[in-house]
Amino acid sequence: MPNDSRKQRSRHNNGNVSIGRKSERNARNAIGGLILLGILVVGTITITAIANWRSLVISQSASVLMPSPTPPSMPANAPAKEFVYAGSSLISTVEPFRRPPSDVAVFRPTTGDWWISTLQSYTVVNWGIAGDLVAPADFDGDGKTDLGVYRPSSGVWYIIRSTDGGVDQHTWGNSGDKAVPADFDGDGLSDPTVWRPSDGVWYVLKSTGGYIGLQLGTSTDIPVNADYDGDGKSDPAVWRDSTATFWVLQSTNSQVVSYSIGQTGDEPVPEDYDGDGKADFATRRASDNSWRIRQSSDGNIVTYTWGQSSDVAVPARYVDSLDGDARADIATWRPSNGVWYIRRSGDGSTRTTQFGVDGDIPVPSNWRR
Ligand SMILES: [Ca+2]
Ligand SMILES: [Ca+2]
Ligand SMILES: [Ca+2]
Ligand SMILES: [Ca+2]
Repeated sequence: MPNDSRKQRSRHNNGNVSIGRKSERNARNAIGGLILLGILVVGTITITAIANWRSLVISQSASVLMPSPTPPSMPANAPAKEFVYAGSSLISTVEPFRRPPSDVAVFRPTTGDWWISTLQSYTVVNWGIAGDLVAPADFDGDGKTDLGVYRPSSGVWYIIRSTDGGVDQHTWGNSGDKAVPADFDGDGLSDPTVWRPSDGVWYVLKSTGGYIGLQLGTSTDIPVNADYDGDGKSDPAVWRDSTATFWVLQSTNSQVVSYSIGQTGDEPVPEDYDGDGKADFATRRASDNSWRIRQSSDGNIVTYTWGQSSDVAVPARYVDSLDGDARADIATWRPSNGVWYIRRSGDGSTRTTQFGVDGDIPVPSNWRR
């Protein structure tokens, strides 16, 4: 079991809530806006109630959930949208769970420096020591990634909040654990989380209080948690190389589903490539540089050839003046020359950016301040 925890944090609303408030503000200006507001409030209460209920169900039943030969049952795609009004005019629809854009960045293990590119400039922040595992995530829920490291020798997390620059420390985990922080309880704040290969348990220190242990995976699996069912909660998931299969514990219904794609030896690279708010099962094969992506929006598998075999896969939703859609971009980082090769999802063109040196660990995320 994880060790005790110490939590020193302030709570902040996430970006989704801000969008909601914006739309509420606009809606108030409309005739009949009060009716719409009422619907939103009732909807929020209902969603919150369901979310709490699901947390209870998961915490009670997940310990017996194990990957089994159950055929995958992928639900039909129905991406939820949020409608933004100006007065009575609908001005846009937004995906509520669209991930924030990623900036090019690297962590240098030898020095503990984080080098963060911001298109026009860059910044360097020293946070962490040799032996630390990178564990960046949005722990304070402002939509911006927070510098975070996990120290396996002591099981301590060290986090700098983006909101006020304060530091959070949590003692959570053992040596041998993998740091897999994400928002598992769905409040918009990432939860310090470790996956323990020895017992396959995901130990989640919930930002909403308490913790849960979810069992999924065996010691040789690779953790690939993401939001596969699109409800805003990260789903415990593993890639099992021996069978080239993804296993996912869906947060929406506590069901375990599997999906086989690619072949043994492929690298799992799940991201939301089609921009529907759900992570897509995907693999990258270094031997021929082929990428296979199973689009959650239509169930089709699309393939691309990208990068070189010595590259490191760094798919993420990069945004520049030529590409700002919701889709994650196929991308690789080449240690030999430090160049990022990003395939813009908008038009398929190539963006190259030199950032980092051999030995760095790429950490693309939303680092803008
Ligand atoms: Ca943050
Ligand atoms: Ca959370
Ligand atoms: Ca989910
Ligand atoms: Ca998707």
